[in-house]
Amino acid sequence: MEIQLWREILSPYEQAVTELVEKFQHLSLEHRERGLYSPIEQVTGRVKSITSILEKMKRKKIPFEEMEEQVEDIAGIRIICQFVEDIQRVSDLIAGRSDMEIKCIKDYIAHQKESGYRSYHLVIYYHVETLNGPKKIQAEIQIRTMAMNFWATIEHSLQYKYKTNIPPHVKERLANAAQAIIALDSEMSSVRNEIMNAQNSSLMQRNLVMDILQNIENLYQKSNRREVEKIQDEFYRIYASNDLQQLKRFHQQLDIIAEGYCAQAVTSEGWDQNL
Ligand code: 0O2
Repeated sequence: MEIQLWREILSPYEQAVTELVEKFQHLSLEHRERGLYSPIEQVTGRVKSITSILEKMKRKKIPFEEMEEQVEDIAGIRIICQFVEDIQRVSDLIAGRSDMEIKCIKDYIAHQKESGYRSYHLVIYYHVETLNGPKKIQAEIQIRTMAMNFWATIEHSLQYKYKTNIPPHVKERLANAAQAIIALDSEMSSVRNEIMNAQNSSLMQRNLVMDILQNIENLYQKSNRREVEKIQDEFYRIYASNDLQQLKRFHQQLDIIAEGYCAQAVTSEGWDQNL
């Protein structure tokens, strides 16, 4: 058998994990920047440990030549969502991307595992650019709610502790906890709209405040200090009133004032050049 250069084999997977985590984090940021609710709450990634790869190959009798095709989770990404409904939304976002090709879907939410495990897995093909040129690799994306993740994390650590022989009384407790997780997720889903609306308006308020402060700072460079102070005082008054509609109107008015100053600056620059 050819010598296995693990560092070389795993390097593209490390690159893929770094890139994919960044891409999903950016996707979440893009939502927030546009004042939209993000279905992605948290993203993490890891490259499977060599012992864990060998263990899986032994368990599934996978020959070395087929390792990269058959061990689908060498690169693993985990996306945590707030609500069960967000999982499908994330899956749709992935399906619509041109840089990720879905190989298969394992829906352990519709078909819960015997252990009680629930999660939505997508195996994707993804291209990384390496020193030796492009390489098409696989990555497993696990999408689950915070509650599902809580259960899976504890159950996974128990699997290590008991080396897969979890005692029956612990298994029973885990099964009960899995039922409680289903109830919790469904309870949270029933107030999803209210929670999303509250999150959206606080996100919108944050974006408006950032924009307003930036505009005030820009005006401070260009306009009369006393005038900007008055604008700032007015902003703090409206901010204290907790009235989002008033804040929106103030934001629009400030935009018009800022545009006016901008136009003035462009005109005077033009004049300067013509002179
Ligand atoms: P790691 O890296 O320690 O997480 P399998 O044959 O079930 O091992 P398969 O068919 O290759 O896995 O793919 P599947 O079912 O998508 O499982 C891959 C990963 O899903 C596992 O990785 C776990 O992270 C998670 N998973 C699957 N089943 C369970 C379960 O019953 N409990 C928990 N807690 N997690 C599960 P690994 O291989 O465990 O490695």
